[in-house]
Amino acid sequence: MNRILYYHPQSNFSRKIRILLAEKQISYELKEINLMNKPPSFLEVSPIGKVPVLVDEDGTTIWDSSLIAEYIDAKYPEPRFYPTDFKERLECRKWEELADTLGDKIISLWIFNLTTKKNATLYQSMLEKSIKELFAVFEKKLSQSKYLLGGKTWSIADISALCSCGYYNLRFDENWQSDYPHLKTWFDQLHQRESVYSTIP
Ligand SMILES: N[C@@H](CCC(=O)N[C@@H](CS)C(=O)NCC(=O)O)C(=O)O
Repeated sequence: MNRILYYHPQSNFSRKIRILLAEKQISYELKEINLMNKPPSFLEVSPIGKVPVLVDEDGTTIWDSSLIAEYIDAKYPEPRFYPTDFKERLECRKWEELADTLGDKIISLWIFNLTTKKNATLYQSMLEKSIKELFAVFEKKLSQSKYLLGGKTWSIADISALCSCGYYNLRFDENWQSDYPHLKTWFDQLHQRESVYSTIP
């Protein structure tokens, strides 16, 4: 059976897994899901109703991008995207989680803007504020090191963060980068990689 990734081309969480699979040179089949009208066959493999979902060659089925990423990294460890040391791994997972939270908030803001006629509501300003605060957290971290975990190479935390930032580019505007010079340098530099620029949503 072929390895299948259920995805949506604009989904930052799906992109995270596409980049990881490309970097590890793992072959797979893409199945695009219409998120406005999810087919029953998709809901059967994904009760969570969200993409990405990976169905591996042996039928192992995993939802949630972080669980998929950990599974892939454990099964195909070269090159590694999670540190093996317990403490370093925890740090990596924390930053991955923070990056995914940023992605969640950007999606919420996008959906909110689509579904409300009022622009200046409390919820919208709260989301905008917390997205800016999260950008600032990443900016500070990247002013101290080239990658989020401070090592010589990127990790799953960088992939998660770049996918969230890329989704912001898609839905809002690219000028945000001018306020965060380190984030911009990091973002541009990672876009030199084929896996990253070939998956721009
Ligand atoms: N925590 C999940 C979030 C996945 C997620 O929010 N996926 C969005 C697309 S980017 C989705 O499928 N939304 C459809 C829905 O919620 O109905 C992950 O990391 O995979």
